[in-house]
Amino acid sequence: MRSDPQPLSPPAFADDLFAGERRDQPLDPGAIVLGGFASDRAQALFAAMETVLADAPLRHLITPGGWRMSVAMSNCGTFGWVSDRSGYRYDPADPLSGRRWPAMPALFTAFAAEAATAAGFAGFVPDACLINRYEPGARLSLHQDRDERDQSAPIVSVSLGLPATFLWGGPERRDRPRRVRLAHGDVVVWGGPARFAFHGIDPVADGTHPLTGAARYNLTFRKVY
Ligand code: MD6
Ligand code: FE
Repeated sequence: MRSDPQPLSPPAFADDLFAGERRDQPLDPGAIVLGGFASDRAQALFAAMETVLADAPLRHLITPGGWRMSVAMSNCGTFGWVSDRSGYRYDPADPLSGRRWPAMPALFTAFAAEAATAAGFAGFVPDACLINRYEPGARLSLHQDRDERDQSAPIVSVSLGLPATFLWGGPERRDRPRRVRLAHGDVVVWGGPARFAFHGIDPVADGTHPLTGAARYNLTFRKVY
């Protein structure tokens, strides 16, 4: 028996072509893209993130050099990453409210541990989650993540919404970065020999995503202490 032909309509969003598909891409020893690892929990992660943001809203931090960051940031967990004229630091309180950051949702903690394990870093227990929102045009210039006291733990990073081009450099700022496409549901994990690699995000292109609207969100889980 023959089934009816399916209508040939283009996908609502190009990433849907790969929805549910898992594809891993090692970057360097200690660093890997777990393609689509978060796809089946993206909506739940996004909903939990919105709960956090109701308590600790996104804001544009000022760099020590006096620039307003194009990425809007917030945090949950025991510590939150902040920047102001005095420098970068992890702070147990939200400078906007003076209160502790919202607790890390149980889903976040469990998800980060699962992704770390999939990348070969068993036993990861994050105590900080930085939330980044990139509206079209927002970018993050090449940097290292080195404000964490515990340098043995990896970092787990989840992309939600609009796609972006991730710049993956090396241990030196002058190392020419590779460009890696990150789509909704992709997870990057790095640690060990790759823990201090330079990395960044190219300006996010215009677009809208069914879950997040005109924005890319990134959750990065860290173990600070
Ligand atoms: C981002 N991520 O993907 C920016 N840092 O929006 C980061 O800067 C980052 O993804 C450390 C580890 C993973 C990351
Ligand atoms: Fe980073």
